[in-house]
Amino acid sequence: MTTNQAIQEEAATFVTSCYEELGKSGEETRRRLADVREELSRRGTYELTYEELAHGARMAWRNSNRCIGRLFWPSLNVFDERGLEREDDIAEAILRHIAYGTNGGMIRPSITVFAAETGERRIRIWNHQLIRYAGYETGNGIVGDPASVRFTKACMSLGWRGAGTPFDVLPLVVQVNGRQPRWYPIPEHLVLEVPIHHPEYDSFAGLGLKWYAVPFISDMLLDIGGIRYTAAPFNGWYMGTEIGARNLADPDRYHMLPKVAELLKLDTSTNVSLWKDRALVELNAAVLHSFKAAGVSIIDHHTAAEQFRRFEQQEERSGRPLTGDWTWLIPPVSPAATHIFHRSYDDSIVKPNYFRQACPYD
Ligand code: HEM
Ligand code: NRG
Repeated sequence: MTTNQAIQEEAATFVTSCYEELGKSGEETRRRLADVREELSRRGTYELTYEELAHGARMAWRNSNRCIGRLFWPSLNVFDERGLEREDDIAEAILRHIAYGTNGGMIRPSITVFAAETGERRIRIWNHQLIRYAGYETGNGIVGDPASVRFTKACMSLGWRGAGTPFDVLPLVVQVNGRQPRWYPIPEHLVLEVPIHHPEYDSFAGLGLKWYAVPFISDMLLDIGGIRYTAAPFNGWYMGTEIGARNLADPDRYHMLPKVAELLKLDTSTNVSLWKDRALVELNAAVLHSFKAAGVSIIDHHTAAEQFRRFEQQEERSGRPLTGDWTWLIPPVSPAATHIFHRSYDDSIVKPNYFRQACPYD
């Protein structure tokens, strides 16, 4: 548990920098600092104003060292759902977020913030992402996404049953105050998906691949000014490599490179044919082409790196030290073709920020 003294300091640091960035007067900042100090000594916690919450969530994105998409931090849409206490109401707000963020494919970066953790209260969304495919262990190996096997088991022990296809969308699982978690199917019309096909190789569509349009990370903790939001799902759009070079390609995910290589008639008997590299390039081209054709926002890694360079320059001009995690910022294909590869980043943690938190099941 964070001590009151520690929260006092974090709150003061946050309010000071937040108000300065928002162009508030010294007088207003002093008044707010005094109010926060008073509320903290009286209640042991304090409530952020909507303005502080919204700017804090944007600062947290700006400070996310592993994120290459940070240029757009000022445009994050922030939904304040701190008033909700019941599982059903929280699930409904999550569905509203999915619809708003998806926007028929014109994806809007958004976050929904639920009530902060207190001594008595704690909201957790068990899903890693709001929309993700189930993974089942069967006699013939894993069907679906191997990364979801443990969560899929948790859903099934709560009573959920999937159809057993490689692309079953998992239910939302919401837990409040350590009670029995409740699960909610996501209505099909809210789940936008993109069938993967290739601009030149027609047989590509025969692989039957698809991916969901929007990544909504739902298991991270948002810390603003010492207040801990344990349920604060956010979304942007995909960088193509996340799907084409990892989700569909990793040997411990959908493991499609051998199948893609076969379709491309590549020589898989020797590493020297570079069949994995060639398969990766075509799979990634197919992902980008398919999202574009479906009218769903996506970015290729070259353009994302260029945008990240603009972010670096912007932070420099604003006088803020840039932080980043090189090992995550470099894209998983052709990293040395981006400027990110050729420089280094300071991986210091600055708050507000998004943090990993303990898995609530198993
Ligand atoms: C990580 C891109 C929006 C916060 C990442 C990663 C990529 C990425 C490629 C690395 C993921 C991985 O390797 O698994 C983008 C793009 C966005 C976007 C293209 C489009 C707008 C956002 C938003 C937020 C955010 C809206 C929060 C408000 C983060 C965080 C991580 C991350 C916290 C690290 C996740 C972890 O530690 O697992 N992003 N992002 N990003 N992004 Fe972004
Ligand atoms: N690699 C994961 C998603 C991680 C976050 N990526 C984003 N975030 N683009 C995957 O599902 O492939 N975002 O908020 O847009």
